[in-house]
Amino acid sequence: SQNRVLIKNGKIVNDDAIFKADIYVEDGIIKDVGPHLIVPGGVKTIDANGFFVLPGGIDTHTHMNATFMNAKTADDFYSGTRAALAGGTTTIMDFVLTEKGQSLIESFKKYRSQSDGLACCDYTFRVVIPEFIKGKTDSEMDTLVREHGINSFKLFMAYKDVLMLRDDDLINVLIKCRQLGALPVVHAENGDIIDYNIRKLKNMGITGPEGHLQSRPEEVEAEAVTRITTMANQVNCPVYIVHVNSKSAADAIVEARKRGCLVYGEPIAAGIGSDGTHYFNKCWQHAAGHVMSPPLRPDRSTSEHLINMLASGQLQTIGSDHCVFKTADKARGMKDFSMIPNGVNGVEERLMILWEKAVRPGKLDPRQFVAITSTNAAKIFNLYPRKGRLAKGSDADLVIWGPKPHVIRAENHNSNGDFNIFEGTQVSFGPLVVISNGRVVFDENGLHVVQGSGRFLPCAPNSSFLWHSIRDRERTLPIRIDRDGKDEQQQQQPNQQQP
Ligand code: DUC
Ligand code: ZN
Ligand code: ZN
Ligand code: ZN
Repeated sequence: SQNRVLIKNGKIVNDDAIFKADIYVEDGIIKDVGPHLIVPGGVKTIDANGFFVLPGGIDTHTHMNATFMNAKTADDFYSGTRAALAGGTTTIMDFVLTEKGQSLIESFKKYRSQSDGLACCDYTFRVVIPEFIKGKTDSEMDTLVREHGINSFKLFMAYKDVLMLRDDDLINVLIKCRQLGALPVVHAENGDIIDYNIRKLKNMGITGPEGHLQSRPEEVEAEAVTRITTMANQVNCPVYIVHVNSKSAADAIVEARKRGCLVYGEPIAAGIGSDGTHYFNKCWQHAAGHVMSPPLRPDRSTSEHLINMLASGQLQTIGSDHCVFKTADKARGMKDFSMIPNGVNGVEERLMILWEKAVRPGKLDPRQFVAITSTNAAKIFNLYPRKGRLAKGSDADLVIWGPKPHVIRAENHNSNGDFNIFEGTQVSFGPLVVISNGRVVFDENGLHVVQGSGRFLPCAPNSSFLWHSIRDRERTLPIRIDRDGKDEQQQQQPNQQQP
């Protein structure tokens, strides 16, 4: 019957082990994992002999059905999750974009109404905090965590006058996040400097997409990483940096960790599989197609640096920041690079790009690949082991992964976008079969998605294990020196002491 599947003889890959076994799925749940499983008659059987079986990918960063920089994304929750499934991703972590003056709760409900009934795979939301109004923002954050399954908030240090929070607001939000056990996820770029650079470049007559790159140098990204990790460390709040897109920003994360900050870092598929030399392309559409923030870097060693840091555990996850605008919408920035809607594709290509650039050359083993594309995200955002693991009781989201040599082309992708930043990239491996919530949604005959079958996943706050030590630290008593008059007279200045 439809709701039972046996996957036979695959090489099961979890973040901690690879072993040969069968997986039996019933009603959307993994019922058993083991050798030579005995199952009821009539069960649909898939032979995975010779192939890997991976936990479905978790894309930590997508923007479906979003309006951003006055443009609407090409993908909604239907086309976007369809593309995700075609690439082996079975959970997306999306964002509720809000504007100043709007209710966070109403914005969240609006997004839910545009995802429920459309999404073909499971999803979560992080709510953007565009301002901090004491008594309002904090109480709405409270309600979202306690009643609406939100355990993470998005903060912008860029997009001045629109989304950017100043330091005192960032500190207030970090303090509230820590109280709630919610993880702040941060877009780290210095918005004031970017604003200054844009005006300077425009005065110099630079209008093309190359100006986008020049307005946002690496150190502008790294400075914001250092600033937010410093603030988070001071208020004992963990912090997650989204789209780490430069060597300098990645190095700033390592430095923050040395200072005791609990920080996670997320590079994206675009930063691994593309680069910023495209901003100098003679073709405007081509250059603008790569415009995202932080920008991709022309330094071609960036990709390898990010991969090395994923391999060594210094960076933990990979997202796509899939935020696709049609060429016609990008064109609103034809005369002014700062008006080009920021965003690139990647929800479909993320796994194949990381495999090609990191596993194939031997920089990651398949277990690390699973950790980075799925398990770590499930752990960090508190969905583990429901997601991110192939084990009895986990959701039946899985991918049969094997040789699938092809060239990535916009004409073959599943996104509604008309451009692909990985155009022409040869990949060797990919998903052969994808199972989402126990249903085969992709196989040799193509996609068989069911609109609306994807569920919103409520995420519980990280109240206990993850936050425990960092909360304890705050209990350390401050040092107070009592100085009464009598002691003072006898006290000597240390540097005036006699031998
Ligand atoms: N950067 C992008 O490129 N797109 C969406 C939002 C963001 O921060
Ligand atoms: Zn961002
Ligand atoms: Zn072109
Ligand atoms: Zn984003």
